[in-house]
This record gives sequence, structure tokens and C-alpha cells, in this order.
Amino acid sequence: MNTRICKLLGIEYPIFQGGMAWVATAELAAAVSNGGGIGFIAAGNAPADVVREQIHKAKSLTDKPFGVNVMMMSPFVEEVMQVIIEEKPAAVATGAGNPGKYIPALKEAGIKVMPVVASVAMAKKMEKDGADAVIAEGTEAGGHIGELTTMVLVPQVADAVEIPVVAAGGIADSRGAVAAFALGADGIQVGTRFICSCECIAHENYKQAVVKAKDRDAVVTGRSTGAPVRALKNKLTREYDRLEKSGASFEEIEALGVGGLRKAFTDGDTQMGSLMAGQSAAMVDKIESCADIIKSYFNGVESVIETINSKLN
Ligand code: TUI
Repeated sequence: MNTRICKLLGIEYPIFQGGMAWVATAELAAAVSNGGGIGFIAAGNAPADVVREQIHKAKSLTDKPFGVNVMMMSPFVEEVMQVIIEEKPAAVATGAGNPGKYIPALKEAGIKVMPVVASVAMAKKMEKDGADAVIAEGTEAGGHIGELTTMVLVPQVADAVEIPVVAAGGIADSRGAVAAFALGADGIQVGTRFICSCECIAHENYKQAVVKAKDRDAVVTGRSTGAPVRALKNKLTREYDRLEKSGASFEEIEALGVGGLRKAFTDGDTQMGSLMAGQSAAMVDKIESCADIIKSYFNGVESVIETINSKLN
């Protein structure tokens, strides 16, 4: 493996672990980096001192490059960016907003900047603002999502920018990886499948919910409030649907989700917890080490290509 993403980051396999709030701790990020990809600590809504602690922990667990994923809607963005500039992880990925104003300072500190984009316009803007790569995330992904599918977003972004493109959303195995490269990507980002890794410290109930999920179980709530989120169907998502249809206020709907990730991740509450996961949950059927997950994406590539050739010849 030697794509532009591997060269940019000095990694063995062009695979990013998606920055899942709560789930993507230093333990998970370090395990992915030790497995030859690049792990990202998710800052989520955490205060800056917690993010600093997590960076220190990751540094103690790996000497490979790792990154931090910054959720741009966090009330602590400013302080978190400051900590990152001081601690200098190899890369910063961002989600749910525009990191443009932080890019010069991050680059000045020698940190590679890779924003998640959900549109061609945003990808072009990020390239113009100095991003080193973009992560084009389709609506198949878990958590906060855009409208376009990976299948149509990735090729359009790949045509629109010169910088490397990492494809995200719905990439569950080596078939998905080959498809992403066919669409013009230089790397893949995987979230959901890494929830089901041995090194992920999420509650076992959360992992088992992903393992058990079927094709239509990863549903979207919050479309009416303008912040659509994909999570596994449960009592919480049904309650969201009911409130949204009843014309409840924005505040009432938002209040329902407060603490949802903690309930899922820490308490293993599969009914009222927010089990954020992508559509690929249906394709995840076991708990494995991060290193084995990474290998399974890339060891299977040759055989996928052989299958393609046998169909086309
Ligand atoms: O950010 C994500 N996924 C997330 S963030 C998150 S934390 C959260 N929890 C509860 C409610 C809302 C958020 C959980 N999952 N993925 C990356 C992503 N970024 N998807 C879409 C976008 C995006 C959307 C708009 C990126 C940029 C953007 O630009 C807006 C602008 O400012 O122009």
C-alpha cells in the first residue's frame, strides 16, 4: 500500500478510524495506529483538558502517527484547537462544521488537516483554505450526516479537488474499499466496524447491538431539526420520531438526546442510549482486534479484483 494518504501521514495502510464521540478514545486510536492505519481520538464535546489527557494517553500507547477528530459544534472548539496545536498530533480531522479559520495555525504547527466534507462546494473551500486532504463522508455513515451517498459524493469530490480524498460512509469490507478506490479515493475511513473491535472500550451491549443489526436498523432522526443523526433503531429513536411528528419544539426534541451517547457507551443502555452507527452495522458480525480488521480490508483486495475481472472477461 502506498497511496498519497500513506505518504502524507507515513502510515502503512490507507485507513482512518472515524472520530466517533465517546467511542474513539486513546485506546482505540492507538490500536488502529499500531495496526498500521491511523487512529483518531474523538474530541466530541469534551473539554480541552480531557482531550489533552487523551493525547498523552495515546502517546504512551503508540509511537505511530495518530490524530484528533474535532467536532466543530463543540462549545470547546477554541480551547481544544489550542491544546492540539501545543500537543502536535500528526493529524486533525474535523466534523460537523467548517474548520477554515484554524487551518493556518494547525499547519504552522506541522499538523496535517483533513476536514470531513459532505458536499463538493465544501471540499473545494477546504482545499482553497489549505487542507491537506478531505474526507468525503456519505449519508451511509453513523452520527451526524449529510444528504449525499458515498457512491455519488466521492467521485464528484475526487474530480473537484487535487488534494487526496478519503472515502467514508458504508465501507464495511474489502469490497467497499475497492469500490472507494474505484470512485477516486486515496484512502478509506471506517467508523462502525471499529466499534466492534477488542480495543474499543464501549460497553459490550453497544458492540453486540452493532453485531446484531440488520440492513434497515440504522435509522435517521433529527431531520426536522436540521441536525440529522444516524443511530440504531431503539426506544430512543422511536421517541424522537414521535416527538418530531407531533410538532414538538426544537428544545423538547434536543432535550431527549442529552446524555444519549454516555448512556450507550458507558451504561450499555440499548433502549434509551444513542447507539450511533452507520448502515454498515448490518455487515459487521464479530468482534476482532483493530489489526485484524485493518488486514481484512486490505488482504481481501486481490480477490475482489479477481472477481471483478472474472465478471467482466
Ligand atoms: O461529524 C460527523 N459525525 C458526527 S459528529 C457527532 S457529535 C453530535 N452529537 C449529536 C448531535 C450532533 C452531533 C456525531 N457524529 N461526521 C462528519 C460530518 N461532517 N458529516 C457531515 C459533516 C459536515 C456538515 C456540514 C461537515 C461540514 C459541514 O459544513 C457546514 C458549513 O459550515 O458549511
